[in-house]
Amino acid sequence: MSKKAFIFDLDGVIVDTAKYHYKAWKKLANDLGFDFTETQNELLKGVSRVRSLEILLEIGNVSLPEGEKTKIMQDKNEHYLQYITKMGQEEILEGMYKVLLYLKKNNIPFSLGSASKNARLILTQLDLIDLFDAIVDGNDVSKAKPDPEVFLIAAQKLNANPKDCIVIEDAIAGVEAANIAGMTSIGIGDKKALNAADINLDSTAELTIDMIKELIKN
Ligand code: B16
Ligand code: MG
Repeated sequence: MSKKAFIFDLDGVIVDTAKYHYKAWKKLANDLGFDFTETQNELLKGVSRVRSLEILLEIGNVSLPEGEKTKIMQDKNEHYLQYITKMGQEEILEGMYKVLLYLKKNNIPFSLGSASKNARLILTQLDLIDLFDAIVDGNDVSKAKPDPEVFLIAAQKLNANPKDCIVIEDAIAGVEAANIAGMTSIGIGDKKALNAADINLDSTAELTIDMIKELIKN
């Protein structure tokens, strides 16, 4: 039996930053003269910043020159960072701190595998950054999920075989990326939307230590 390794997505798995992304994208949409709903925000989960802006502009039926897009993405990020810099450990999603500590104590390697370019800052805010054996985020990849690049780099950094990696994801594109990488995928959230996952859980609270023990055994 070869050694298992875990790869965690960030937004929607370790912390709910989607609500802050939403506030910042909504302000941008409103400034451009259209509304942006929470339902529409679902489309941005797990998607890169550039792709998020494209989707938002499609929703508002707005087209902008490239230079302007860069500028408003910077503005959006600055607004988003105002929320992020106020975050603390109390925002870690239910059960996740316990899971990370269990893995650490038992010498089971784990990495972050996130699309966010702010991932290191967020993990620092949550006081989790030193727990991770590796961090792969939006700054380290050239292709966004569902491309498996982010997870394959994470496996490499952990010295793990992709087939021994277990990915925890909340986004359809993330589950797809894990499957393409040949890893075990655990989907957190809507079972219908994430039906491609090997294992489905309603929330992070269901990712128990007993389940982790089972996953390590198999
Ligand atoms: P940033 P994840 C993703 O994080 C978010 O789900 C997605 O909504 C966001 O657009 C993306 O990060 C990029 O974030 O603007 O901080 O670089 O789920 O892959 O951890
Ligand atoms: Mg996510």
